[in-house]
Amino acid sequence: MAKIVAKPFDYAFAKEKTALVVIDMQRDFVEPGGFGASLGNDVSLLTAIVPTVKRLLDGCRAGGVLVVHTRECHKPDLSDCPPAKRNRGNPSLRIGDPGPMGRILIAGEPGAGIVPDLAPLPGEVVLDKPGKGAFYATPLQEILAKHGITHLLFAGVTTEVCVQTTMREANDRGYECLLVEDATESYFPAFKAAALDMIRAQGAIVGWTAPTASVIAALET
Ligand code: C5J
Repeated sequence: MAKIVAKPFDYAFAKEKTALVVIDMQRDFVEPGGFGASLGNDVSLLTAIVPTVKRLLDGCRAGGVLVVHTRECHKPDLSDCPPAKRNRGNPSLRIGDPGPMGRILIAGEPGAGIVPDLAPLPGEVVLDKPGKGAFYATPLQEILAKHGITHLLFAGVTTEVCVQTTMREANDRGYECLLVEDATESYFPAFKAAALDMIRAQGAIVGWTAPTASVIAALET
C-alpha cells in the first residue's frame, strides 16, 4: 500500500484500485469570456489551478491510476434538465440559452468542453453529468466497479458544489475519498476553505485532503 501524507491522517491506497476524478474543468466555468465570467465571477481563481491539475493528471497517468473526467452539461433538448435547475433564481442567462461560448452547459458546445490543457487522453473515461454529483444519472459506479476501484482522488471545480457533492455521494457508496487541496477551486475562497474543513472534520467524516505534491510523492514510491 502507498501512503499519502494527508489530513486528518495518512491515506493508504493501492494504485491499481484508485481512480482520479477530475470534476468539470470546463471552459464555461474556468476560462475568461465564458459563462462563469459572464455572471460576474472571478474566474482567475479557477484558471490558476489548471497547471496544478495538469501536474496531478500527469502524475496519476504515470502511476497507472484510472482517470475519469466529468462535464456538467445537458442534452440539446434539455430533457435531462429539471425546470427547477434551469429557472432557479430567474437568471438572465439560463442553461440552454446562447452564451459567450455556445449554448450554456449543453453537450458538444465549446463552453461545455474541458479546457485544452487538461484534455482527456484516448481511453480515459469522460462522463457528461446532468447533476452536481457525478453518480447521479451516470454510469460512474458501474465503471468504477468494473475496474475494481475502491479509492478516489478528487480534483476540479467548484469545490463546494460539484466536487463536494460528488465526494459525498462517493463516501456514501463506500469509497475512500481524498480531495487534492490545490487542484480544486471555488469562485469564493471562504467556501473552499469551509468545504475542506467539513470534509476532513470528525476523523475524515467525508474523506481526506492533501496537496498535489504529497499525492505525487506517494505515487512515485
Ligand atoms: C460546478 C456549479 N461544476 N458550480 N457547477 O460546481 O454550478
